[in-house]
Amino acid sequence: MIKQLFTRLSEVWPAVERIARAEGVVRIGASDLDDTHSGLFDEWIEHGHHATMRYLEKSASIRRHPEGRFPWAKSAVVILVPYASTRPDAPPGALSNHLARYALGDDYHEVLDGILRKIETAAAPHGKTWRYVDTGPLSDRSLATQAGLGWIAKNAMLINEEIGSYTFIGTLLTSLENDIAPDPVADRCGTCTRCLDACPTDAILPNRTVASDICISYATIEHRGPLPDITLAGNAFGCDICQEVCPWNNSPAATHLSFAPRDEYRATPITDLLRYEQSDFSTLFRKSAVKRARLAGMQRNVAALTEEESRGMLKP
Ligand code: B12
Repeated sequence: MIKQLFTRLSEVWPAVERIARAEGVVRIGASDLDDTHSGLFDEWIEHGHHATMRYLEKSASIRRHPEGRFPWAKSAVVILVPYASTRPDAPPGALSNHLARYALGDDYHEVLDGILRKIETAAAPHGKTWRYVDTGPLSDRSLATQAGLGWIAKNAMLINEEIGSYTFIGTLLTSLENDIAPDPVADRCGTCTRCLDACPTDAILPNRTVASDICISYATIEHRGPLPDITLAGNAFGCDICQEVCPWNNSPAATHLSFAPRDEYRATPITDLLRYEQSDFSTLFRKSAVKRARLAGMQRNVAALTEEESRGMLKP
């Protein structure tokens, strides 16, 4: 029997949606590859807002011309997967009080890649595919907003009107024609400026981008060497302040099972990390996004927090 080859995304869409839902995906859509706001990215790089994240500079030309790197790609299947929207109850000084929500469970790179791998089984027999989570040379947020999954908010986050911004974005490029019409999305930020007002370092820029060099998330996760001269406002890894104050995060989706906060982080006093060896660090943060900061980075962050606390600065 000759196997039928599809050429359009709509032909595989029922299967794609079915697999996605079964895997805990809460929103799914499709986008073309072009980023209609790639000029904003160029501007951001020109101003040095990427700080030491040079890989972003290197991929700028692919963002501008994705067809150069992916000549076969015609569409991107984009998924949203929710992580924990609240931190668990924990005693003062517990590690979990000082980790960004996205890092309380398993590493999202692996989890979303696993989900995309399953979705891929519906599309791959009909052409080429390429999965990526975060690490690709394209803007996940641009693809998600173009797929009708939300709008780009004043805090730069992709916000879905029904479930807010505590979601990861995963992307599957395919060689199938994109004939899935996106739902229309309105910008719902209105006159609200809560995120801009709450950011302790004024890292959020008026054009809905972030100055990484003064962003707490960047400093605690990506920056190597001595910390920039900014407050960490109680954060040891990542920062959620601009999301915590957002009214669109009042009715989040249920956390995907893989991102349920780990008990070990509630039970570990944050200052224990100062005495950790590499093997302790690798065990506690096995399959966790926190590994990105490395032991030296986490010890640097915890030491800075302890110092801030002794000067009476606030905890989250
Ligand atoms: C580098 C990076 C960072 C940097 C820089 C963040 C930033 N805002 O630029 C740092 C380390 C600071 C960081 C922090 C965080 N990050 Co980050 N990060 C990335 C990464 C790898 C690239 C982002 C990037 O290129 N930034 C440069 C800006 C200019 O580009 P952009 O954010 O893609 O924005 C585009 C859209 O806004 C687009 N656009 C499209 N339509 C429209 C419409 C309008 C009106 C406008 C203005 C713009 C616009 O234009 C921009 C340029 O193309 C992406 C993964 C990826 N490959 O996309 C994850 C990603 C953006 N991060 C993510 C997360 C979860 C976080 C944190 C919440 C983690 C934490 N708790 O600490 C914080 C949030 C900080 C914040 N408010 O943005 C998620 C965001 C999910 C979501 N719902 O939006 C992503 C998508 C990872 C993922 N796959 O899930 N991150």
